[in-house]
Amino acid sequence: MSRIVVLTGAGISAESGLGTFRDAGGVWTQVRLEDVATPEAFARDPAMVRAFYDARRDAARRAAPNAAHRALAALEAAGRDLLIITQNVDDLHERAGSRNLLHLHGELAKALCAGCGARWAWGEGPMTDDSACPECGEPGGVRPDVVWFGETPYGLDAAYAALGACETFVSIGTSGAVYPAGGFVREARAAGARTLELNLEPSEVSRLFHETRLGPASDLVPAWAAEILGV
Ligand code: BJW
Repeated sequence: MSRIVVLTGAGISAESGLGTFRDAGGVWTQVRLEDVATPEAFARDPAMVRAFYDARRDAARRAAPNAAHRALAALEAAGRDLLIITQNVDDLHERAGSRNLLHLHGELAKALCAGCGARWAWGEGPMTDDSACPECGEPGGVRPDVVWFGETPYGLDAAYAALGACETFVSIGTSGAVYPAGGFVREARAAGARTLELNLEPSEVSRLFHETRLGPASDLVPAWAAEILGV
């Protein structure tokens, strides 16, 4: 059975109402990434950074999976050997039913203690300076469990192992602007995989794919999944 690795980015959640980063009107056109997405920004102004992610967490909770998330979950449910490596910090893949999933850039629904490194599910409500870590008991260091610039992404060993053994690599809704994920297509090609990009527009790494299909993920992903299922 074909081993498939799917890399997803913000574009797959765009039609669920969650903003992308680098498109017109995207997150990084509204706020400087240096102000919210680095450990230095958190050290400078933890309240502002927490508030930014509290709002993102609320938006993600209100959003629902779309046809693209559901089509990937359906492939897994149909028994296909498929790993999703998502750069997204929302939980729309899980809520669509995907289980074989790796969150490279962390999860909005989790907290991380900047002091002791503990990670835990974050319930309702904002993170504050008074929030205490359940492991070390220290307040003040509770932050969203997301990977900021300069930090090491999660699950890289598993990601590279899967890329080195895959037969098909599909990249969905990502600009390829952020590394190491932007280099995954090279890893897959080195392993001999067929590589396919599904995106609204050509990405920064389109030239590296065997094939690029342009259009909204909610059209392209169900169509590709139907091809895989032979329906
Ligand atoms: C649609 C659509 C629709 C829209 N349908 N498609 C110089 C050179 C190379 C690298 C570096 C460098 N200087 C520094 C670095 C490393 C740095 C990096 O890559 N910087 C670049 C800016 C140059 N990377 C890091 O620091 C990473 N860590 C690291 O490298 O550690 C070292 C290490 C490596 C390896 C081993 C060991 C150690 C960490 C990166 C962390 C990224 N974090 C963020 C924020 C997370 C929290 C949050 O959400 O706020 O992750 S940044 C942001 O970008 C977020 C995303 O996951 C990530 C990728 O964005 P994505 O998903 O591609 O979104 P967009 O907006 O860019 O693109 C959307 C796409 O969708 C577009 O193409 C649209 O066309 C498309 N689209 N609608 C289909 N309906």
